[in-house]
Amino acid sequence: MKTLRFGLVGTGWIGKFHMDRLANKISDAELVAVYDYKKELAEQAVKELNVEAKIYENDTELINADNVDAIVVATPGFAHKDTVLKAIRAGKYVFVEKPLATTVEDCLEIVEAEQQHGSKLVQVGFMRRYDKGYIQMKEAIDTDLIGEPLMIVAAHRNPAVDENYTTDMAINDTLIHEIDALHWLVGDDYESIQVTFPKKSSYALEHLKDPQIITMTTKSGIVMTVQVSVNIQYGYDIQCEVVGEKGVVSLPEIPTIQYRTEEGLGQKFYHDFQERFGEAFDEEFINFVKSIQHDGKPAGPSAWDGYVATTTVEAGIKSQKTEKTEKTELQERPKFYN
Ligand code: ISE
Repeated sequence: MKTLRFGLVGTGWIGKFHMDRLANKISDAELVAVYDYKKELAEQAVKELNVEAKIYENDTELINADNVDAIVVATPGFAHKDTVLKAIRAGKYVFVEKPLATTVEDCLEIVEAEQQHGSKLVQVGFMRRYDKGYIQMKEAIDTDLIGEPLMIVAAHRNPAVDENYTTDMAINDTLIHEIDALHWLVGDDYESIQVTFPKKSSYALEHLKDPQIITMTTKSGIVMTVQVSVNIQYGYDIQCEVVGEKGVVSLPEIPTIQYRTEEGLGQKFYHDFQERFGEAFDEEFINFVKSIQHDGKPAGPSAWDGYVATTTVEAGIKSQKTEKTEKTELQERPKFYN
């Protein structure tokens, strides 16, 4: 099997998280090139992680390097589009962290460019599709264990956020994972989204509306409610229950230790998503490499899935302002993405 040689763009914390994975954890993957617009960050990352990757002066040269087969885009969301488009135009595979791009137009430009290239090159970093719990839930739904899904009740809780976290990020940075995972679970597309704001947590900074309740309705009428709380204090907690016509399936509780003390019976929480979804992050890269080796194209969340997510995010952010139900207005899925 041919080893896939990676060039990574953006060596901030998520970039470094993936550098380590590519250099040390994923078989048949090699990290050969990195670029960050702040060169000293790239130098630091290479040194810290002790990897032998060439540091480039810009993303174009990295993308066009003969020994680079696939690009990882780990820059901030607003910078994704340009690098992804350059990679597609150079015919290179691309693994892009979520979001695919920050506007619907930019996502459509990517979708268009990929179709023009003629075969799939892009995978978006929606790692929940590789979490064992979600995979088992999907299998249960697909094999009719619970009958037709009717509704989903979910929660996405972060212990705390810093002062840079703004109200819209509850949708474009946090809920975006449920936006992708929940419609994938039930194999349906969104029709509308509505955001409501319950009583504010006293732990939330002045500028931030937290928590938020998001209701998404699919084309077939499945109603999904997701509580997003980003100052829940106690841990990183992801809940998901799908209610069907003849049964209910839910995400397993986390595999952490139980303890018995004089306080009673307890269980440790994870404190961040790197820990909670660590294996899923590895699995998405393993799958990216394997599917390219076997079929010449990535099999994971596609550029179209990225477009669906950003369209739903835009409608969600609109609803934060109007506090009304907003339509998601998705275009028809091209055959290329079936
Ligand atoms: C972060 O970017 C994530 O991807 C996490 O899964 C989410 O819980 C967090 O709120 C985001 O900031």
